[in-house]
Amino acid sequence: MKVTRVRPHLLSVPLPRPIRTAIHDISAVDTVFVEVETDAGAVGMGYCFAFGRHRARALHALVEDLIPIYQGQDPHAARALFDSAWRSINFLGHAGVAVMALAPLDTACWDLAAQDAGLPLFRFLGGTRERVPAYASSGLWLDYSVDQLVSEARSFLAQGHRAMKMRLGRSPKEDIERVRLVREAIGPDVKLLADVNQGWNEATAIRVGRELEPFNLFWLEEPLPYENLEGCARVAAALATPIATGETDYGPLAMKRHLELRAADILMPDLQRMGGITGFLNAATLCEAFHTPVSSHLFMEASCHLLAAAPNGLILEHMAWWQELFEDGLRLVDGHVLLPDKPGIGLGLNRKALERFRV
Ligand code: SMN
Ligand code: MG
Repeated sequence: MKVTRVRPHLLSVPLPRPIRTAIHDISAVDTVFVEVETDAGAVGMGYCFAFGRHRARALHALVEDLIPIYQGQDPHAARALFDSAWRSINFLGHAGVAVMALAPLDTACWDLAAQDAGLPLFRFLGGTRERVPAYASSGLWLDYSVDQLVSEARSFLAQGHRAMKMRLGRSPKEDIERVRLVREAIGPDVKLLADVNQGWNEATAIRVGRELEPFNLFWLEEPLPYENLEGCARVAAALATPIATGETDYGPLAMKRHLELRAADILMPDLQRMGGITGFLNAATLCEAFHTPVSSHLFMEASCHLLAAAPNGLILEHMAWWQELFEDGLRLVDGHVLLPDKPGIGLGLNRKALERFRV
């Protein structure tokens, strides 16, 4: 099988409503959706995104720049191609736009190799788990009123979720009260996660983190600016609540630094910041070597396969933003995402949605 054509589509996918976290103010996800065509007829897919159309154009330009590395090659060589691409972006740096642009190309290769084997991606990767626990993440934003928070928490339960993530980073007093109210609304048995989006300093994280302990958070995410690994390690050591971080850092070796410093109890590598599936798999293996569970960040369509195949895969972030781009939605049953049984990523592209979102 050989790659005959790579088609990067520039899209802007609007969100159902504009949202806010401690560091984001977002109304659309500006996406580069990549189709990789082959002489076997199979088409592989992957995407990367930014907030802002001009930034997505920069991603698009970098995807185009990397295409010659993949053109004419066999997608089964995903790891070797990743290695070539990684070396080729050395001058631009192993972070930021260059790594993000590599992700959809690498992801599409794994998708194609699994399709060629006639296996769903998680089985191609050696996994057997047919369902993975997931948490609702498209909601409980920082700008919600208390009433909106509670009613959305209830609607997540009605949709079949058994875990959900809220955002923190208002005043400590408000944050604690909002966690109390959501916990009260969902009861003690539903998993509640909280994401600070780097909004605190070390002293605040330890002080507020201790006050949050009675609410039994499943994890407290990115309490500090992401590059403060030593501070995050001290927060993790001070709190009984597990700390999760890693989504903002680039490449598997960044995960190694987090692990060596014991910066967190759980790592959540982001598929595009790992440079795609190759980088994510390396990150998950590193986590396993350090006896650390691995979660995902966004990109649930591919990430569900990766967590299903990883022995240390913990819980999937269920983020519905790109859902319309796929023909088949991921099915949710009793708090678990069911793995698709079609070959590859296995969700199919919705061409009408692709045209609707095209910039
Ligand atoms: C997040 C990241 C990017 C956009 C919105 C929200 C958040 C998450 O950090 O973990 O989902
Ligand atoms: Mg986060």
